[in-house]
Amino acid sequence: TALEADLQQALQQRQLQLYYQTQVDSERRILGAEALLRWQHPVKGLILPEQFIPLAEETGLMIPIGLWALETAARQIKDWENKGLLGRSFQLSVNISVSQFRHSHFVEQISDILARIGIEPRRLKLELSESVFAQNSSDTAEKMRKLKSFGLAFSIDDFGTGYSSLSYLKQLPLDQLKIDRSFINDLGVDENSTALIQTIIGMSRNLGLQVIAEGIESETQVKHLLEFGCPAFQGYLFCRPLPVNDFDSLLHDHH
Ligand code: G
Ligand code: G
Ligand code: MN
Ligand code: NA
Repeated sequence: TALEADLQQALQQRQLQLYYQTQVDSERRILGAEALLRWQHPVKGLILPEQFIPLAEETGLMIPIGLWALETAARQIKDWENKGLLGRSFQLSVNISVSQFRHSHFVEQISDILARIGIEPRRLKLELSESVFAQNSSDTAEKMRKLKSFGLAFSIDDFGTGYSSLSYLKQLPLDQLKIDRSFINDLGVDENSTALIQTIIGMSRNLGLQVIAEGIESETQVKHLLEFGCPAFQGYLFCRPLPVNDFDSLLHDHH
C-alpha cells in the first residue's frame, strides 16, 4: 500500500519522533516519563501508533522502528542528564513490542545501545505487554534476567487485559504493573472495574511490585486512586504526550 511505502521511508527521512508524557507521584512530582512514537507524515500530518504499528508489524518494520525508538530514548536520557534536568530516580519507559522482545538479538541490541550511548541502565524501563507472557517460555525468563542484570527495569503494560496466567508474576524479575486505562475509565462507574483496580494495587503491594495507573483524565479518578493507595499516575490530567522541546521546558520548570 501507499502508506507502507511511506513507512519504509519514514525512518531514513527522520519523520518518526518520540513524544514524552510524565509519570507522577501522589504529590504530582515527576517520577519519570513514557516515550511514545509519533509519525510526522509529510502530507498526512501527525499519525498515531494505532495507525502505523500494525502495519509496521506486518511488514517487519517494527524491528528497525523499535530499535530507533530505544536508541532515541537512550540519547534523550543522555541529553537530559547533560543538561542537569533529571532527578536522581527519574526513569524513562519505552514500549517494546512482542516481536521486538522475541527477536533473537534483543539482549545484544540493548547492551549495544547502553554501551554506545553510555547511560545508566537503571534510567531505562521496558514496558512489555502481557501477551509476552501468554506462552510460558523459559526463553522469556532468561532474556529478562539478563536484561535485569544490566540494571534495566520492567513494567507490564495494560495489566489486567491480557490472557496470561498470573504465575509469571512470581517467576519473572518484574518491577512494575501498569493498570490499564480501560479500568480507570470505568472507575466510579463500574463497580467491577473499581474492585479490579483495588485488587491490582493490593496484589502489587503484596508482591513487592510498583504500580502505576494510566489514562488519568479527572480529579475524581485521582481521588479514588489515592484512597486505594495508588502511588503513581500518568494521564492527560497531568500532562499530554509532548514533543521533546516542550518536555524539556517542563523539566526546566519543575527543577
Ligand atoms: O501514544 P499512543 O497512545 O497513541 O500509543 C498507542 C500504542 O502504541 C500504545 O499501545 C503504545 O504502547 C504503542 N507505542 C507507542 N510508542 C511505541 C514504541 O516506541 N514502540 C512500541 N512497540 N509501541 C509503541
Ligand atoms: O498501551 P500504552 O500504555 O503504551 O499506550 C499509551 C497510550 O495512551 C498513548 O498512546 C498515550 O497517548 C495514551 N494516553 C496517555 N494518557 C492518556 C489519557 O489520559 N487518556 C487517554 N485516552 N489516552 C492517554
Ligand atoms: Mn505503554
Ligand atoms: Na497501557
